[in-house]
Parts: sequence; C-alpha cells; structure tokens
Amino acid sequence: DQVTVRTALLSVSDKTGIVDLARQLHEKGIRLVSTGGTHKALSEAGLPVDDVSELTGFPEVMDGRVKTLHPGVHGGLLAIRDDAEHVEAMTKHGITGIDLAVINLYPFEEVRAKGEDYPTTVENIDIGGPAMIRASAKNHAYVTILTDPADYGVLVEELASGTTSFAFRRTMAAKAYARTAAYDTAISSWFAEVLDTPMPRHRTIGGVLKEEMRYGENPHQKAAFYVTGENRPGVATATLLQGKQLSYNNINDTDAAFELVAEFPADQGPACAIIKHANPCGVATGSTLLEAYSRALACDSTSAFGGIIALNQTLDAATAEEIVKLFTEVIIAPEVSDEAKAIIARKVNLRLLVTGALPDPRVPGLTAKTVAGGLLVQTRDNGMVEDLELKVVTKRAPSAQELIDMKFAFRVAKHVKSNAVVYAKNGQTVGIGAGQMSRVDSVRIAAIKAEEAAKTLGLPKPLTIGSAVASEAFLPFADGLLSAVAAGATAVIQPGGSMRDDEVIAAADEAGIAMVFTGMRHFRH
Ligand code: 93A
Repeated sequence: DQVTVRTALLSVSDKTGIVDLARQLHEKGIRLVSTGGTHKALSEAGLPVDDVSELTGFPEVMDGRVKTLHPGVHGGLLAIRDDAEHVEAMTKHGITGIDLAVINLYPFEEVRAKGEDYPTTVENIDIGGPAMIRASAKNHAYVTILTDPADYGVLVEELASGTTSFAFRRTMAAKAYARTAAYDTAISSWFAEVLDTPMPRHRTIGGVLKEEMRYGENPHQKAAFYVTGENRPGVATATLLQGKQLSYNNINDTDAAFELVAEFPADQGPACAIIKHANPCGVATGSTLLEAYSRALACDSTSAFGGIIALNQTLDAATAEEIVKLFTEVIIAPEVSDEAKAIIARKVNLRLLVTGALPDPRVPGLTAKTVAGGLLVQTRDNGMVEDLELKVVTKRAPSAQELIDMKFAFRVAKHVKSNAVVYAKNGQTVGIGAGQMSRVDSVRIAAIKAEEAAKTLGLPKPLTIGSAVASEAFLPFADGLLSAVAAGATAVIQPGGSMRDDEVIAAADEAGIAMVFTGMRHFRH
C-alpha cells in the first residue's frame, strides 16, 4: 500500500511553509508543478517548478477562475494507476499522474469575517481548489492530499522512504472532505445571511473542529468543540488567559452565563450572573461590579460553589479579590484589568476568559441540539422584555419599582430551564426555581431557596417579601400564583394565554397584587 511520489501539484492561497515543503520535496527528486502565485513563490525561492499549463496545455484564463479545471489535471488526479483503460487514456491524451496534491483554498471565511463587499466575497469562492481536493481524496488509493500547512511536517516524515502509506493517505483524505464540507457550509451560511433567511431552506449547518476535550458530559463520553464561525463574542471565540483547558460542561455553562449577562448592556451599569449546570444561581446589577457580584452571590451562595461567573464589564481588582475567596470554575468577561489578572493568577486552576465584547441579545442567530438521528435547529430566542408591550391585567397596576423588578425577573427567567420561576427585587434575583416538571413546584422551590438564603445571610425574613415574580411561560392554574403570593410576591409577570387566565387574574385581584402579561414565552429546555 506504499505509493511512490513522483509528481506533486502545489496550489495554495495560504503560502505558509510552502517553500520549505517544496524544497524538501525537490530534494527527494519529486517534480513540482504549481499554479500562478504558488509558482511565483517557489521559483523566487530558486526552486525548479513547472507551470500547471504544462499539464493542461492551456493558459490560466478569466483572472484565474479557470486554472486547473482541465482533464490534464483531473485525469492526473483521478486515474486508477493499475487499470489498463485508465492508463491507456493517460497515454493517449498525454496525462501525467499526480501523486501528491498540496492545496489550500481561497480564504473565503476570512474575507467573509472581514465583511468585504459582495463581489470580493463571491470572487473568493474557490472552485478549482475544492474540485482538486475532492478528486485527490476520492483517489486516495494512489494520491496523497494535503489541505493544512500543519500537516507538512508529518508528510515530510512520511516521505522519508519516498512513499506514502495507505493509512496516511486515507486519514488525509478524510480531513480533506471535512475541509471542503466546512468550506461549503461557510458559503451556504453566508448566503443565508445575504438572503436574510436564517432558517434552513437554502443552507446546511456545520462547524469546524476547534479542540478535543478530555471527555464529555461524563468521563466515559468523548467530546470535541466545533465552531461555526458565527460573528458573536462568546465562549467559542474567547481567549483563555489562564487556567486548565475548558471541559465540555464548562463550555456549556460558560455560554449560558455569558449569554445571560449580555442581557444587561454594559452602559446600563455593572451586572453579574453566576451559573451552575446552565442555570443561574444568582443574577444582579449593582453600582459597582463588586456590588453586582456580591448581590448575585447572595441569592444562593451555597449553589454558587464551583460555579461560573459572567460579568458584563471589565473585571476589576476589587471584584477579582472577592471572587478568589470562593471556589469558582470559570470567569468570563469582556475585558480584565492588569491588577485583576494578577489577583486571579493566584488561583492557577481558575479559568479566565475574555471576549473583547458582549454579544447583542437582539441579534438573530441559530441554536441547535441533537435528537436521535437529527439536529433540531431554530433561531436564537432574541426576544427582550424591554421591546414588548406589557398588558396590565389586574385591577391594581404595578408601581414603578414593581415594573422594574418584573422586567428584571423576566429577563433572567428567559435563561432559566423550564419550568422557570424567578423572584427579583431591586435588580437582584432573590429566589430561582428551575427545571421542574410542574410550574407550581418551581414557584415553591424558588421560595424555599429564598428562605435558605435569608438564613445564610442572617436576615429575619426572606427577600421574596415585596418582590416581583416572573414565570417564563403562562401560569396554567391559580395555584402557582397563590404560592408566589404566600412567599410574599406583590407583582407577577408572565406571558399569559392560559385557558384559565380568568381564574388566575381573579386570584391575583383577590390577593391585591399586580400582574402583567408579556405575550411572549421563553421556554428553555
Ligand atoms: O479560481 S479557481 O476556482 N479556479 C481554478 O481553476 C483554481 N485552481 C486552483 N481557483 C483555483 N485554484 C486555487 O488557487 C487554489 O485552491 C489555491 O487556493 C489558489 C492558488 O492560486 P495561486 O497559486 O495562483 O496563488
């Protein structure tokens, strides 16, 4: 299964390492053939290299749109070397076998990310490159295909004997198809953006391997992180300033934390979210970041142990000093000050991520989850309570403060697993009930959590007294509302739309509380 390499075709946009590689190939007596720009780079380095037109008998035409799209190239890549008819065709038409193809593509992804104009982006859709990559990879029984400069070193080692093994060629072929698939996915998602149709009709969904993790959600599961290239600040594009590699659960939880804290724009003041198992155990605003953190922590300091902290502004020294007192897995923030960096550095395992910016919660985008045999894809929940027309449904209208508290609670409830119930007061969550199968249980659990927090804080009574409560989906019966009232809530915010809305409203009126309907649901499963 060893194949001797006699002729190599080099055609690369990213010219990293190509001269070195070509020199080593040349030293092994391998004939080099190249397209325009690559040819120029190699001959300038003093290497003997043939122009691809020697294989095609045809010049590069149409500004390079047609350089290698020719039987002289594709016949050389696709011929089955021990098939008599294939060999005859090669002889008859003067086709030279190509044993090694080193190709990387026009930088479509980079050009798209830069937001270049339409014609430039279109021009950077490579046609000839993917065609050659796919042809070489199909014929991996005979041809070696390299698509990544990171593999040049391995190739040189492989070629020590002048040949490549089947195992190597097959691995590289698999990688090659992953590359062309990702390339076309990027093009397809660019079109989705251009056509303003985030949903599937004309697109495919996919990502590129970013890193492999030691394990998945549990140690016996394997895991890897794929990135989609979506232009959104967050865990996929963040820089890890210190700490161990992020685990699968860290990435999931950190994403939940940062997306939640991004609901609080930096120019509206500091905010902090503390997350465990993708649910918040506390969210708060404050006059300083330190205050926001302390108030978020106060909601459920027991659960916050080993949690993820997300901040909506630059992590400062005072907040860092307080954070390191507790065991935390990850901190994510748009920026971090140098003093704060030094403080965090005392905890070598604590992971510190910076993103450069906060994502815009209103920007659409896609989310996906797997089901057996499929991917379930939808647009991101980019609804914001600030944008909704709230309908007061009770006799009593909410006070200005109640309205503020209700909106805060609803904003947080959007990021809590259903059934989600959030009590809030003065820009601080005071009780969170998450992920229950029965809504009334979430109402009760949130109240119990608030009682426990009061005990921990040494307060005479729970902070739910005089709070606003949010439910991310409608309250189906009056029981949930009555339970919230019993816990001390004076205002309720919920989407409304239950068959029994009248019953629920009547119960609210009877209890003298204010209730508003948002008309928008925030299920999160
Ligand atoms: O414009 S293309 O789609 N048409 C082609 O026939 C073709 N052949 C190679 N793009 C084509 N290529 C691409 O040119 C390669 O994939 C590579 O990215 C680039 C190398 O061009 P140069 O050697 O001129 O820098």
